Amino acid sequence: MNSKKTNAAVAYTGEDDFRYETVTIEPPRADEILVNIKGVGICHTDLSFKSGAIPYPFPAVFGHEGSGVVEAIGDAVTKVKTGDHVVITFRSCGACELCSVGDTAYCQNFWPLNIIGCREDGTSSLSNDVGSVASNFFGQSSFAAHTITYEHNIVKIDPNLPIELFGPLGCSVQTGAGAVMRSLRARKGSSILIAGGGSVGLSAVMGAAIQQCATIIVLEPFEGRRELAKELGATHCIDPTSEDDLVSTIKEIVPNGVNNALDTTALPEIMEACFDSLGANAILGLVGIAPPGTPMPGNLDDLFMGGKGIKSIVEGDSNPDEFIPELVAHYQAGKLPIERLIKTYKLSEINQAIADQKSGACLKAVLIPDSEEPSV
Ligand code: CXF
Ligand code: ZN
Repeated sequence: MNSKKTNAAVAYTGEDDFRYETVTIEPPRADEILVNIKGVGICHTDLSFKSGAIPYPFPAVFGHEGSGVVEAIGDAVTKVKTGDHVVITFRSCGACELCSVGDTAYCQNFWPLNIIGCREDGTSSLSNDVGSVASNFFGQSSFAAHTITYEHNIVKIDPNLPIELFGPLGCSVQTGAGAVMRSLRARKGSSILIAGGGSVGLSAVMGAAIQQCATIIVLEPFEGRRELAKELGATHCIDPTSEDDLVSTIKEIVPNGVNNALDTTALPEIMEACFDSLGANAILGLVGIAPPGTPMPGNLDDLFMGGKGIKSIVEGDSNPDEFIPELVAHYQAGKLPIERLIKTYKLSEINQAIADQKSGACLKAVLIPDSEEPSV
């Protein structure tokens, strides 16, 4: 197989907008898989790297919530075959101490496999007329009509499902739902406070409903998101911007404090309110990426006296080979209606999609390569 032309949204240093352009993609090497992308979610992490705040090579193709159909496989690939429908998640090595016990989200090789913009040998699968284009973002770079990815990135799903909607299971949905279902292991009948009603927060709400939490409190300033949170299972929604004393308002609902809290905002005052709302023996999970130097919420004596804990959570502690099929089964049972979170755009409309996600006009933008037909 030869290199081929495909379309991608390419980020350039110092440019606010992505450029939609033609790039060349190499054929898959022995351990690689060529996927024809059908949909890809936009996650905040894509935009953090695009901003240049974290060192990364440019020009670059981002995108790490892809889904699509396997178009070709390398000689050493056995996990999938051509035509299989796959969700593409983060990349893990599968061999380190943490991967070998299923803690793949904490893979000891996470950074070089996901965040250096090239293969481990320094080459890139993507180029344009000028030269090399950084690829391999989260082992996928799926803001494109085709991508090269790896066995540990992919989870096969039922071909009868609307594949273009399932990319977010690979990051934001598994992060929110997994935080509640796996990291916090919220108990049936328990209470949980979820700060933030974006795609991660609302996935956490769906996860809490699946766990049959009795009290699900959501903090979210946008009214539309609070309404959707209620429809997805929240029992109480609070606009944090209209409260003078957020903790008292939460304690009116759960006088002894919540059994668990999850912050998706990384805002210091919100994390502090989450901490102060914890009941005895309760855990605060943190999934938002706080700027360097952000202080820890709470103080040590409050932590000790109540047996409380704070846990940072990556990708919902997901082991994707187990957890993504579990999430798909919940979708099929009507308990994880991801389509309620999603608005689709053409890949070439990426800049509008980002603007809408930032303004709150859309909760989770999913980009569909221009050659494909969106279903929602
Ligand atoms: C990322 C967040 C930063 C650490 C690696 C995983 N997850 C979602 O985008
Ligand atoms: Zn992400």
